Amino acid sequence: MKFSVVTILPELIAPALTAGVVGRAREAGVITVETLSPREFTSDKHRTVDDSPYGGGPGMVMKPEPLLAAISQLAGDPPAHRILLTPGGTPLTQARVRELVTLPHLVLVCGRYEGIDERVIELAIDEEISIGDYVLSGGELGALVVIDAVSRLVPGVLGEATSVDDESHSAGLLEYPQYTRPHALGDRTVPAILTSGNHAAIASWRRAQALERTAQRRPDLFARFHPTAADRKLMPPPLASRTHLALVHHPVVDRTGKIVTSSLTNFDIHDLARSTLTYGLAAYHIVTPITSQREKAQHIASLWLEDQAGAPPTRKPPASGSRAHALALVRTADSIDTVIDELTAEYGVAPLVVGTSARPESFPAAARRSPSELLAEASLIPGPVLILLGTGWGLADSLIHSVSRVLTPIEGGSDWNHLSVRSAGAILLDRLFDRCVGRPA
Ligand code: 4HQ
Repeated sequence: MKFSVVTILPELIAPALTAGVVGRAREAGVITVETLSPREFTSDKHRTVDDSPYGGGPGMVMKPEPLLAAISQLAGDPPAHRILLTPGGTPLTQARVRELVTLPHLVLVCGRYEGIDERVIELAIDEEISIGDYVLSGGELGALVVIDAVSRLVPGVLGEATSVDDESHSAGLLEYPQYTRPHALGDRTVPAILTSGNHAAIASWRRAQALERTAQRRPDLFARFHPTAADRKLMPPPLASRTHLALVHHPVVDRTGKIVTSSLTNFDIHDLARSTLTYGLAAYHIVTPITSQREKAQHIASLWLEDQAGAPPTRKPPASGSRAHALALVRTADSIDTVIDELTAEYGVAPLVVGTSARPESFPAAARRSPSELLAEASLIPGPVLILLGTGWGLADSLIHSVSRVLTPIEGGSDWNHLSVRSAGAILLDRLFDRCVGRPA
């Protein structure tokens, strides 16, 4: 494979490619790297390659003619694939690296100063690549990154073919932790599983570590990752399937801030039950201390559930199940503490209790979470999550002690903010569990 680098600082390129894997590949002739400076295509005394920008402003711009001449000499005719390194390009990914290695010849164009004349891009660049969201003093380090990442995939460059195979197995995940001798480094010993001799167990442990690290450190990568059936067994169950919604009628505040018990509304029962089903939640709990209201809620829910063509009225109990029978999707309870006790019994571990509030200032700053922060955190712990939605004018501040997290409020950007609890609930579920944002239609 051939790499050609257009740069006014060729002395930055070759010395960086003499050692290690890439150095050996060059010595063996598996890859070749050549450089050419646009200065070779100037005719003035100072060999000028830059000029001031039209329209004014600071710094200098690379002149088009020497750059175009250097690119066409290196690219040949028909031209090889010509890449410009620029922070405005498409971020380089391993997926693109795997495609680039299939090309026989890459021309890497490095800008200096404030950049290059736009017409060079229009006339002589096939692809713009960025190596990351920071600003370098020139494209040379970017070109070296491309050469390094692509070269190690050229057949015969990496010693063991298995290194690359192993990478494709773990594509889209961060690496599992590695250990070597000594077994004890001070008081830090190597995880026992790695010295067990059980190769299947070691492979599972490594895979679980890679999955967990990716979920924790790179939620962006994890969201795009498609776990296999075997992966799913190593991961906590999907968050939605262990998330419970509670519609709280007490303790809530009225318009004056007084703690009250609100009354049940038909719409809230129906609409939040539909949201609960749509997003695949474990259950929807209607919480009121008034017995007749709980009976009314059960009655409405049972009528509604019987009417639902094809909709499952119940969900299977979680985990190994302390209860044999399936649990109702719509449930009632006399207090939040009762719901917490029920979930603790069902899952064998207390729920993570999440409050919602239009005024999260009354909750400790350390407890506040955006929906994506909550998602990242709760996805990693295997137990149930209980989200509290307040009716009336919202959950009473006295609940601070029962709540370990509070979600950032929904803000539409106007100065009037009075969403109905069922709208707020639906928006929240979509922020946590949507499957469509960022996906092609
Ligand atoms: N530069 N990824 C400015 C970069 C860069 C990056 C290259 C600095 C181009 C004109 N290149 N010059 N980030 O920062 O590729």
